Amino acid sequence: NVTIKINGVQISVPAGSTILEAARMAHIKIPTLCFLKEINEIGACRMCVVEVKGAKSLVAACVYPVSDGMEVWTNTQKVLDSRRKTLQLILSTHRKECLSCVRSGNCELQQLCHELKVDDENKYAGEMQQSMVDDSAPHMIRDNSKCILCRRCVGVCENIQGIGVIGANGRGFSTYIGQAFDMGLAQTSCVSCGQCIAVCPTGALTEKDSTDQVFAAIADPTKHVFVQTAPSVRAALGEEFGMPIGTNVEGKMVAALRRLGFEKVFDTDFAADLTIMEEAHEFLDRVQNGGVLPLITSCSPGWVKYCEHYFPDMTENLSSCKSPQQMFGATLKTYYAQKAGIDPKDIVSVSVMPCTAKKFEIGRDDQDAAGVADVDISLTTRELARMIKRVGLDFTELPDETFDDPLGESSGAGVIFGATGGVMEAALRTAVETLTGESLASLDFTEVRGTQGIKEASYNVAGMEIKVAVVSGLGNARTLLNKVKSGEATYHFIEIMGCPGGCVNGGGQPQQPASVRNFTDIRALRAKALYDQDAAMPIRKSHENPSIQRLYKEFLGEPGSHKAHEILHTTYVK
Ligand code: HC1
Repeated sequence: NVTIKINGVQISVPAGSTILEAARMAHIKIPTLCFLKEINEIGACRMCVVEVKGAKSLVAACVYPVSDGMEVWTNTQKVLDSRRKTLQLILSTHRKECLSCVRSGNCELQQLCHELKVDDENKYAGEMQQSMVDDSAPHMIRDNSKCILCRRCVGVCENIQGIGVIGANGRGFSTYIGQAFDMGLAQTSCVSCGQCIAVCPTGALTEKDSTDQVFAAIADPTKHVFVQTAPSVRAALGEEFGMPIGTNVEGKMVAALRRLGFEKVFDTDFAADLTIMEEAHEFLDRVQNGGVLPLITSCSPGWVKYCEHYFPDMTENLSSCKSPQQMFGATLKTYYAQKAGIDPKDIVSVSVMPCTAKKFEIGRDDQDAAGVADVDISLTTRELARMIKRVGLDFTELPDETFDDPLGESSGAGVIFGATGGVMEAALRTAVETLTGESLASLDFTEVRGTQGIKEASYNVAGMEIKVAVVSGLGNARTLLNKVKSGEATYHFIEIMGCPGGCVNGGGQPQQPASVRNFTDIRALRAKALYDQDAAMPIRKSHENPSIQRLYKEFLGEPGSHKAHEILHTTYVK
């Protein structure tokens, strides 16, 4: 430890801490804009400047390490004036349409202006950047007139996802974030993960909003509008209404969806169980019959697209299973439509996902089991929150309600899909019991839990050693797959999720500000909500879900049947 003084108060902090971290330990918040821990540590925006005794100028607290005897001031007039000037300069070229901006109320720029009393927002008003909107991609819009050039989006795309399709173009006043050669985002190998949106402090990056389309469908008396909600949505939606991170709001979410006017409120977790039935069958089939191994999961559309772009020679390793979102839509428009006597053409199938790549996935080829799209509209968690706010539902006061039957029944295995390692654990629960024919003594495969980017485990099942790996974040996927390709590592089964931490940290989840993200593992808190729910559920294995058993008995036959393949499986492009 080293001893320093902050604002005259002595404190002992671990050596190697930055001033920002040390101040936090002393309960002093230093504002930041560009800094995001492990994602964007460039010390560029100068919001976090502080005075250090003996230093020639103000220093950036986010990257400046403490040393023994250091004296720091975080709140002098010089510091506050500098921060205010930085904000005034940012505002000089910022499109300040704050009233209607989708981020109004949770914009980090707005919040800082408020805290630092920047009430002269046009102080340096002058030439404005030309408005440049890129809406070429299926999932998002970039509006550079709201961009503050913090480069968090660039950092997450390059450093975490290892994709790097965006960067700073131009120089000086003309600098803007864009793609090489000014291509549209859709022309690049962007995989639609939306991590750039999740880290954007302002309204420069947003998902394509489909809320009006959903309201219009609900108001159309000729349509049957059904909704499914992904596992991770319940673990994060409450944050939009001021609830603590990691609050499971499943019951209130169902109540809200019903009050929004959906005909039935169903659960993607049901289809997660269905995915396990098909994927565990596929895994055992490949192991026993010499199929392509390792089998790699296919539920994360950002990962699937990444595989197609960057590892095309490994698309045969991908499970042929559609994602749970798509399996759900396919089951809704075939099995359920038949049972309910509804023409699939009259169904509007809506999903609520923590993910922006799901907006891309609904338009992929071969995702139309009933001859019409399996899923018509995919909303993010944030869009659902906006719908709830628009109709004036007092979310925190809603009663807890339960999903509709039969596509609302799920097991604990379906719930944990939303956390990295959850799909693997769910698959193991079913695959091991199928192989051994015996009930597992413990259902907790704790080796594959946790937020580490790459996890490995090995299990002895019926005398056979099964080696598995679990990866989240595409930079980590590249590292692992290169080892698999070189022969350095061998596995039978790999789970890959596009977003770091899995879907709980998806690009469509509520945006937490840097002041929270830099000091809290939001992925772990949200994941805990799912593992706690699983632990408390009466049915924790996909193959024991009664509604899944009935679906096979009444409609699909066996896992891996011809009919199951027609409806629930897909193909990939190289
Ligand atoms: Fe996911 Fe999945 S877990 S991909 O993260 O397999 O988005 O939550 O819905 O489809 O079930 C996302 C979450 C989600 C699918 C499932």
